Amino acid sequence: MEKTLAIIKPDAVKKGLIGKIIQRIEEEGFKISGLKMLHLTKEDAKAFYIVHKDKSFYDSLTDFMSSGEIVVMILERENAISHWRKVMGATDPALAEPGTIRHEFGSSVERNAVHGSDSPSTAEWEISFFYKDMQLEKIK
Ligand code: IDP
Ligand code: MG
Repeated sequence: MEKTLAIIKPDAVKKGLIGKIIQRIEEEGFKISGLKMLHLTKEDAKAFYIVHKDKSFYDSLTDFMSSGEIVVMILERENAISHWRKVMGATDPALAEPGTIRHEFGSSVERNAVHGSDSPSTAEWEISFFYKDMQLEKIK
């Protein structure tokens, strides 16, 4: 089974949407094989989004991602990476298809409720960012 990393972002946690988003994840046939709530520091957020370090939105994005609690999950399913991205919808909620999580719950291109890995190598890097070796052993 393929694995991907999903995050419920601070905007969605503050709006009380953890339950609804996890229900959708389970309805989509994902197995949740890791789950934790964290409050990232600005430095953590900068490290996680290092790939975007040269983008104009990097500083604002990392302020937002360190502004409150997040829920970090490892999701498993056939085609987990592409399926989760389909369920999330386009990055900009205004462009996301009806029925996607970002269409329903996102409020701006930055505050778009959820994160998902975009490729197998990114998924592996992002999972190991949040789940170090010892914890990974426990969820295998
Ligand atoms: P993705 O989350 O759909 O993979 P990315 O391009 O990887 O989109 O961007 C990472 C995150 O950065 C987005 O989810 C969103 O929170 C934020 N972001 C992306 N583009 C913009 C922008 O143009 N303005 C503000 N924030 C942005
Ligand atoms: Mg991305």
